[in-house]
Amino acid sequence: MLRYIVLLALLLPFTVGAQLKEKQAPEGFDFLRRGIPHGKVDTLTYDSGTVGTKRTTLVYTPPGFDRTKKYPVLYLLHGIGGDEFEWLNNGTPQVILDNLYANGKTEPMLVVLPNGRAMEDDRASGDIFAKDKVEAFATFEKDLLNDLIPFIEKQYPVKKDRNFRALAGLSMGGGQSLNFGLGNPDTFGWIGGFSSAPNTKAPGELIPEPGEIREKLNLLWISCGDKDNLMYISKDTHDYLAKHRVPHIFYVEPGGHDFKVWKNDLYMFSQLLFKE
Ligand code: FER
Repeated sequence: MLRYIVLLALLLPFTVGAQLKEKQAPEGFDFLRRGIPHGKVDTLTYDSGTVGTKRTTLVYTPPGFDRTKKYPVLYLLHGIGGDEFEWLNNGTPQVILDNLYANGKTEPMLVVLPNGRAMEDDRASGDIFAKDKVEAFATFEKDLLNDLIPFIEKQYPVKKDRNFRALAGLSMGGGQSLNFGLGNPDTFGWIGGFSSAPNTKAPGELIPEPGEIREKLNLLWISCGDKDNLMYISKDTHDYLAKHRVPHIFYVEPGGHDFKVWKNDLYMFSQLLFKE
C-alpha cells in the first residue's frame, strides 16, 4: 500500500491538472470580440537552403506589437492534411490569443505558422500519405533550424534564446514538435505535442537521456482527445516520461482528432508559455 502512495506522490506533479487553473477553454474563447485590441497576421517568404525554394510562412504579431521591444516566439505546426494556412483557417489562433491577451492571461508572443512539409511541392494535394510527403515532415527539422528560425530572427524583434522559443503542433506537427524539440533542447525550452501522430519517435529514441531533458525543459506538454485513435502514441510517451521522472503535463480531454481539441489545446498551452 505504502508503495502505491509513494508512487502516486511521485507522479502527481507530472500528471494532468496539477498546473492547470482551468480544465477546458470557456465558451466564447474563440469568438471574435469587437472592442479589444487585435493582433495582425503577416505573410512572408523565405529562402530555404534545405528545400532550394522560396517558402511561405505566416506570422501573427500580438496586439500593440512594438518593434522597440523583444518578443518570445511560438512555432505552431500543422497536420498531414494541412499547410501554413491550416491553423489560421481552422483554428483561428489569432482570435484565441487576442482574447487571452484581453483577459491578461498570456504573455505577448509571436506565433509563426510555417509549412512543415519541406519539399518543392509543399501543398497538401494528391496522396497526402505518400512516402516522399511524409518524409518531408522529417526534412522540415533542417528547414526550421537552419532557414526559418534565422529568417524570423532577422525580420522581427525577438528574443533569441531557448527560454523564449516554443515549438508545438497538431498530429504530424505534434510528432515534429516532440521529435525536433526534444532532439534540440538547446533551441527549444517549451514543447507541445497535440494528438501526436505516428511520425513521433519511439519513447526511448525520443528521450534517450531523460536526465538532460529533466534539467533543461521549461515545459513539456502532451495532450490528446480521449476518443482519438492515435491516443496510444501520447500515452506511450507519457508512460515513458513518468517512468523516467521527466516532468511533463499529460492532458487528456474529451474529443477526437479534430480542431475542437486543438483549439482547446492552444488555449491551455499558450497560457503556460514564457512564464515562471
Ligand atoms: C498515420 C496516421 C495519421 C500517419 C500520420 C497521421 C504518417 C497523421 C494525421 C494528421 O496529421 O492529422 O498512420 O502516418
